[in-house]
Amino acid sequence: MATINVNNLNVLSDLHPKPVRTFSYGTAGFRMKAELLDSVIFRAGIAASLRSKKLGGKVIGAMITASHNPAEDNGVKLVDPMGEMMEGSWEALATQLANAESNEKLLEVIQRIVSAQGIDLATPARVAFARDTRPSGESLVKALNDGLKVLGAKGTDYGIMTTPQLHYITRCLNTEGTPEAYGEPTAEGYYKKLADAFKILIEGKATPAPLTLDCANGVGAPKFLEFLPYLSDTLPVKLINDDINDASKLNLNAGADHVKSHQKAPVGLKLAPLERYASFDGDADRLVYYYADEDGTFHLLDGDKIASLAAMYIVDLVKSAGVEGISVGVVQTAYANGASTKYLTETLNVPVKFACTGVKHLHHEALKYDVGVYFEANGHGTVLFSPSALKTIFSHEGSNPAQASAIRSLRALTEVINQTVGDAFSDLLLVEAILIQRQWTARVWDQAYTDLPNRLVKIYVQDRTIFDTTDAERKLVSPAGLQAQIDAIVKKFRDGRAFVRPSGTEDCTRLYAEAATRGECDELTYRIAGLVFDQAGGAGQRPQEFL
Ligand code: 16G
Ligand code: MG
Repeated sequence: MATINVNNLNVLSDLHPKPVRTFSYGTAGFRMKAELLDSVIFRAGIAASLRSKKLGGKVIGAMITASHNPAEDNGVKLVDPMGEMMEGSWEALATQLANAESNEKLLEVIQRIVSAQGIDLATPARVAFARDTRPSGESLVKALNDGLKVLGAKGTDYGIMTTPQLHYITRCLNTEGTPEAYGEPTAEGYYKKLADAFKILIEGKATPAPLTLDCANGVGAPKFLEFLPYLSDTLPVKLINDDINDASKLNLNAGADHVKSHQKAPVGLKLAPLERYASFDGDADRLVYYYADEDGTFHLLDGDKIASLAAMYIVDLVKSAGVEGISVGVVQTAYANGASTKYLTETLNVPVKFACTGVKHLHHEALKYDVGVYFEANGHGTVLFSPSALKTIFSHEGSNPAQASAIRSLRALTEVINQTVGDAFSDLLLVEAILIQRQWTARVWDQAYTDLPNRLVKIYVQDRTIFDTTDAERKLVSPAGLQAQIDAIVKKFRDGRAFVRPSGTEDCTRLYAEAATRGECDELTYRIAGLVFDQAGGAGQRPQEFL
């Protein structure tokens, strides 16, 4: 049995000293100010190596990004072999590695993991990694590489990529040469796979009006430019906020998170009536659409609208294809607009399940359907096809031309959709393909249902850990009694719904509220924000009324 080279560990670890601070692998991996991350990323390299050894040498992915956060932040997320987020129990192990206070303690944690997980250190380890456009990425890659050297893992640097591209690559590497082969493990392989499937989906249809695409001045910009030639003029796209040379612009008043939270166009964009716009976030795993109507009113087409469009289309295709026994379901979070849930369940007759915030929770639930559509309202989501659904789709030919064509589209759909994780490129092609097939404008798409007016606000409290939720975060179990008081207020508002949950990524609690009208929604939000502030140790200024 191989042993750990302690001298090697000490020398490498001394290059990446741990600051006095506690780290935690949260919903988005490790994420914070880049200047604090050196030791964290070094140790994430050790975590990835151990995970790979544990899984018999399968490739683990490591993505260095802080998504929609400002340019001075960075982070790292580890990816399991099939391209999914790393298994929950390993988040705690990665956290222990990050928090070991000395080289000796680090060695102890590694040894403890090796023995508890039954890891054979002689097993080779492989890690594929990439980073977004943040300037801090380059030096953090060095820290990661040093981390990989501790246990002799083989690292492959994929350079600058979007987060979903790295997830794709990880799955491809682990399935190469098997019946589940996912594709060529290169950016080119990814572009070709998506573009070829897209072209099948839009065959014979007119080219749409141009789409204006806000790239948040992030990695989506150079990568989408690289991708465009593969689409061979089938989709006219104009990029804006595509400046990655001035790092300070990253996510600044631009991108999917900004557009969704502020419900307005990104910086530098004046909306022309009824034209179609979309925004990526900083690492291109989120997508939202929007448009303005004739009088300039802003309309957001968020993750709920994308999920509803996708579900509508898939249900229709499955029916037209004449294939039996494929269940379609949707997974949402508590943030999903109530009108979307109503549309899905009552108009489309599609079952909807709720999961806790965070992609891994939704992903997990979606695996329970043959075709599981999952989206967070913030624009992160995808569609998963079960092995049995894939078998059905690829073994039927259809008994008439209409059925054959629907099956051909279903097959292309399984290829255009990145099934590892939410992917803004892939989701954009999905939306565009549906709009082109139907010859729909953004407004026609929007008319499926009307969102209930809603608000999402932060409430600062002294200690957010006193908040605990149940029922997919829709109800508080602590502080005791608070939920009953919230319920009593909500009851007074037409179509009222509200919930409070502690943030997994920021030191605050979040309140989401919706009601029949803007005025009622604002009143509801203000009253509950005040209640929580007063009853649960509010910090700073008491929430203000919306004026
Ligand atoms: C992370 C999650 C995102 C979630 C958000 C919630 C992933 C890849 N990202 O960004 O899905 O919506 O956290 O943040 O899972 P919060 O807990 O601060 O509200
Ligand atoms: Mg992101």
